[in-house]
Amino acid sequence: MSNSAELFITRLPHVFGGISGRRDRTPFSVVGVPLDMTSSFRPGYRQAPLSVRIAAQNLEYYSMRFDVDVEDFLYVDEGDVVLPQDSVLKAVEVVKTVAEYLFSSGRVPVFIGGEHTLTAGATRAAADVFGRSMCVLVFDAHADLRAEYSGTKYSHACVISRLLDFLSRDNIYLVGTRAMSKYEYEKLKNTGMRYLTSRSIKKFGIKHAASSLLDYINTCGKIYLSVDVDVFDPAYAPGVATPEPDGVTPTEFFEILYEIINNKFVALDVVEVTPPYDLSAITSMLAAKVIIEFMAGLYTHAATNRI
Ligand SMILES: [Mn+2]
Repeated sequence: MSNSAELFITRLPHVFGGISGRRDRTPFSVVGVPLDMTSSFRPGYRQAPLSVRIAAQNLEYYSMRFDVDVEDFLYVDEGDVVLPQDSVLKAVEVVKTVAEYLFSSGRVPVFIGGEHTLTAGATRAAADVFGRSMCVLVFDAHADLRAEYSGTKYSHACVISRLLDFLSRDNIYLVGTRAMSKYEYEKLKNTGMRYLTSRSIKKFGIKHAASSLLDYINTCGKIYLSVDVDVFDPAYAPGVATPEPDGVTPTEFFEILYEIINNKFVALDVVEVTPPYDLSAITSMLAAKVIIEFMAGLYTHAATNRI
């Protein structure tokens, strides 16, 4: 990278999957964001970018689902964002600077968190670059709609409130929702934001979920996809900061992704993995798989220009 954003990136000896591609051959830029400041239960997010990079080394790059080989185009692993440690707000601003640079250079960033708070900076950059029709699709067990938590507005528990600071409710869709306080539920109802519970996905199935999401996606310009790994049932993703039972399965997630991904998607973040609680690296493996399938799916659609 070159320009001031370079000041905020450090290259690492470990790259995603042990291999990094050529900038002129791939739109994807993998960036680690080891933000680990506001966990209210189980910390350790700062270890996730490394852990997910190593997990990817042990997964196949050929996607049977999309019939495309990610090895044919790869991605550039840019390294990790160097974050100030004295203020979450400053850290979020640094993420925004890096994201803005990547978006304006035509890259498709794939952020490996780090806590969910990073989404507040990255999506603000996306909204600045892509305009008011940019939508954020958030897979998350939680509504994250608290005004503030543990004394900060920039807690991981408030990230959707921070998105509402600059986006309209119509630009946000929550998927896999199943955990919130009564205050957050009332706020969710009052704002009129769209959401799809994990219960609905189970009850009405993948096709129904995908068609609701596609109806929404048709109203959007560009789409930023944020995957809080706690959207998955803790049986599949135990290594997260705040596990919540009764979640979606990897198959449900990947099938929904298969149905909805198109060339409107401009970024992915995968957040909230906490390796110290990740027995057998099961959660890091799943996070790496989300990244590989996202790149496979988006590349297929970009290549065929199919919407
Ligand atoms: Mn969450």
